[in-house]
Amino acid sequence: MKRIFALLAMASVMCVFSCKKGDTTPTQPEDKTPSDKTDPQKPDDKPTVKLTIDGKFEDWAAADQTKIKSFKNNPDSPWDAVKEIRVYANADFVYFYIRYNHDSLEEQLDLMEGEDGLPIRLCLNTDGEFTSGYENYFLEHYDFIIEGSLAAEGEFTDFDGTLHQRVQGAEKMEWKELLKPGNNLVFGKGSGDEYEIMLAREIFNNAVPADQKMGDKFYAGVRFYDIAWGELSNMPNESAEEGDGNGWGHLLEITTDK
Ligand SMILES: [Ca+2]
Ligand SMILES: [Ca+2]
Repeated sequence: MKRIFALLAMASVMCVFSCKKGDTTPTQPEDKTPSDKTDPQKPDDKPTVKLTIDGKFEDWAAADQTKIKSFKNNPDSPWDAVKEIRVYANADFVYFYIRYNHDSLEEQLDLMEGEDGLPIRLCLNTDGEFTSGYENYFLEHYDFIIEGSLAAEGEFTDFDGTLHQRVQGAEKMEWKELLKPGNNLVFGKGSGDEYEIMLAREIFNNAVPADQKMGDKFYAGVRFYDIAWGELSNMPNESAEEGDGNGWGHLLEITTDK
C-alpha cells in the first residue's frame, strides 16, 4: 500500500512538473523569438570589413563587396595597364587595391634596372568643391596628390608617399609639399599583379587645411606612370569616344563605413 501511495505521489509530482512545463511551453518560443531574430541580424547590419596590408588579397575577396567602391578599366579608354582599382574607407583608414594588367606590369618591372619605378599618384578631393584644385586627368578637379612608387629594381616595394596640395603660387597654381616621405601617411605592399595601400586619415587631416579635412564623403582617383613618368593609366576612366575624347573619368565617390 505504501508503495502505491509512493507511486501515486511520484506520479502527481511528475504531473505537476510536466503540466507546468506544458503551461510554460507556449510562451517559451515567444520569449525566444525576439532574441532569435536579433542575433542573426546583427552580423548583417554591421559586418566588419577587415583588410590587412600584407601583400595578400584574400581579405579583399572575403570583404562585403557592397562597402567597397571598385572600378574596372574601360576597354575603350586610351589605357590598358591597370585592370581594376578598389577603395574602402573606415573611420581610421582609407584602403586602396590595385590590379595591374599582367603583361604591362611584367614589361615595366623588366625595364627597371637599378632604378625606382612604377610611380603612382593618389588623387583626392575632400571638400566637395570641384572647380578649384588641379584640372587635369579626371572630370572633377582635385586638391591633393599622394605620390610614391610601387616598385624598385624590378620588384614591388613598400609604398611611401609625399603629400602635395594644389595651391595658388606667386605667379601660377602649383603643387605645395605638405608631407615628405617617411611620414607614415601611407603604407603598401604588393605581390603578383596586385597591390594594396593603407592611408592614415588622422595624419592626412593633421596636414591639410581645416576646411579640407577628409570627412564622411570624399572623392578619389589614381594616376599610374611608367618608369620614365610616362602616363600608364588613369582610374577611373571612360571611353575615348565620349566626352572630350581624352578618356578621363569621374573620381570615385567614397562614403566612410562607420
Ligand atoms: Ca591584404
Ligand atoms: Ca576641391
